[in-house]
Amino acid sequence: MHYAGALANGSELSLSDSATQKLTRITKNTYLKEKIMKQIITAFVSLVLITSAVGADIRITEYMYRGAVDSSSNREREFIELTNIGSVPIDMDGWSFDDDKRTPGIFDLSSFGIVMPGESVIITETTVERFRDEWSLDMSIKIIGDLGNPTGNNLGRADEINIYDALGILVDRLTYGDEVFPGSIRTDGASGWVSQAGLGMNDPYEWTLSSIGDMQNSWAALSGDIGSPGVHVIPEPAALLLLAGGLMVCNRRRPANRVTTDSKAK
Ligand SMILES: [Ca+2]
Ligand SMILES: [Ca+2]
Ligand SMILES: [Ca+2]
Repeated sequence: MHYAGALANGSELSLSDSATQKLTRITKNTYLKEKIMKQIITAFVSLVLITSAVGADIRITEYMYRGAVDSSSNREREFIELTNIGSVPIDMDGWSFDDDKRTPGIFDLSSFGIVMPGESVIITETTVERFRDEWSLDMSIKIIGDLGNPTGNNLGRADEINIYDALGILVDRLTYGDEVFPGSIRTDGASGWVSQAGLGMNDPYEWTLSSIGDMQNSWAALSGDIGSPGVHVIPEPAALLLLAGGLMVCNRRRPANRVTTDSKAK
């Protein structure tokens, strides 16, 4: 097949079969290149979305500095729960923890990997296997064990929790201690959990001692420790609850909307 086109002087240009095939190949190649470029740009944008979320929305949501007295006389079962309270996944590769020594990089949190919105992860002083057994947690909950071994940066009665991102920048901090902050909680045998207002605020007075069946649906571990490791319930803002209450009064004929906040917890 020949391809014909008009030239400026009125004569006609015709392309041979091989030239037409060449032109077709070039057109196809250009289309493929554009398609590949679009895919590369899409992948890059996704990467930027994950990367730009670093430091944004990981918060300390629960901690316990010492376990209850149990038959083993070993009370070193402390743990810290971190939750992604944002709306995008966060890659924790390169992130780290330290206590009141405040040294970024000292206890590596990289193996948490990408933490999804709403996901809670655990750091504990015990082994991963023992912690999972103690609290009957399924395999989907990410746990990093052996906190303080061999670095010694485990938690005491008055101490500090510091979470750093991959650049060593502080993401969240809690400085606590019932003696240093009179009237604040002492997480000895029961963990503490943070209120919504206290998320990321480093305010020990925004923390509540866990009790069985509380707002976090806390339960007792085999050792007797009380807490809710691996799940964090974010309360509805008070304004929404008031609004829901008002709507229920105005629409008595409709079935009342259930407040389902607690359903996120198991
Ligand atoms: Ca401890
Ligand atoms: Ca310490
Ligand atoms: Ca929890």
